[in-house]
Amino acid sequence: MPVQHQTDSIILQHPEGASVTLLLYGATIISWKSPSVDSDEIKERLFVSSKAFLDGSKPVRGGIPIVFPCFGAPALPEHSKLGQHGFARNEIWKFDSTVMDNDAGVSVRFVLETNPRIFGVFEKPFSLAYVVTLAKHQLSTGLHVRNLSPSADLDFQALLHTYLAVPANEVSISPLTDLTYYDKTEDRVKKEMRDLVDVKKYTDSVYENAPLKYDINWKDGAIEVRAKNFKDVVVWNPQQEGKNIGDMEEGGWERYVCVEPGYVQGCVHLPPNEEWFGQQVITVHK
Ligand code: TA6
Repeated sequence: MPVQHQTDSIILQHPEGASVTLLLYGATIISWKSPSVDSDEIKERLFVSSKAFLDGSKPVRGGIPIVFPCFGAPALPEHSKLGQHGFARNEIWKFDSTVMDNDAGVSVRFVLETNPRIFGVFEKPFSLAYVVTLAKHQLSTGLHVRNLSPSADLDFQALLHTYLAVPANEVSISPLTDLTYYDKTEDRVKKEMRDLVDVKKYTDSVYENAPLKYDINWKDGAIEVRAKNFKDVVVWNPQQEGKNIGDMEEGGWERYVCVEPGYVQGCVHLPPNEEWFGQQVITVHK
């Protein structure tokens, strides 16, 4: 069965060995396995901390949590009741439909509509849909945001907080040269001078108006992340600061880098009755 329904999760299976496990809690993808390009070895491509809570009591430390409608601490007055990174990553989403199921890939759609708990912190009429598509060497995740108000804009930020399972001290991320970024570790704006960005020291950088295509390379691997309408990208690895993160496994920071396409500098002003779509497509090249 290409789409298996479990009590709290959905599993996608591709005929050539790739798979995805998604928790309905947060529509959080907690596993993406894909064959290598040059062999049949199937590898886990996402990092999830062994101390992550997978029972719906806390956003998952790893995988791909969805950040909506604010990134980090809320900045807009109408977001003031929201917690860090908003509510999408800690609400239960509903499975909606299988969009595609053939030899090329399998694709499913999830939805999140408002409920009294969300309404208590965010009084805006909206709906979210999340489409996850699995191919042999590719995972694509697309977030659709619909403004259900007939008269008012919906202002939001959105981001896919992707934890790529890579050797953090070996990876380079490019091309980010010449971009303006906000360095959260120093609380100041900088210009990126490096052709190849690494995360050998504590890194928490929010790049603005980024090129929508990022190469993550290391000695034994290469992954490409493409983005659509997510104009910014965050690169995060806490290094030893990770010891202060309660649900981070010891040394976990050596086993991932977060490359997070998002719309987080400023916000999307979505007119009444309109829809916005942001997508990331991750491809294994080596
Ligand atoms: O996207 C980077 C970031 O905003 C960092 O500042 C870091 O705190 C990280 O997300 C994790 O946030 P979380 O709320 O999941 O602990």
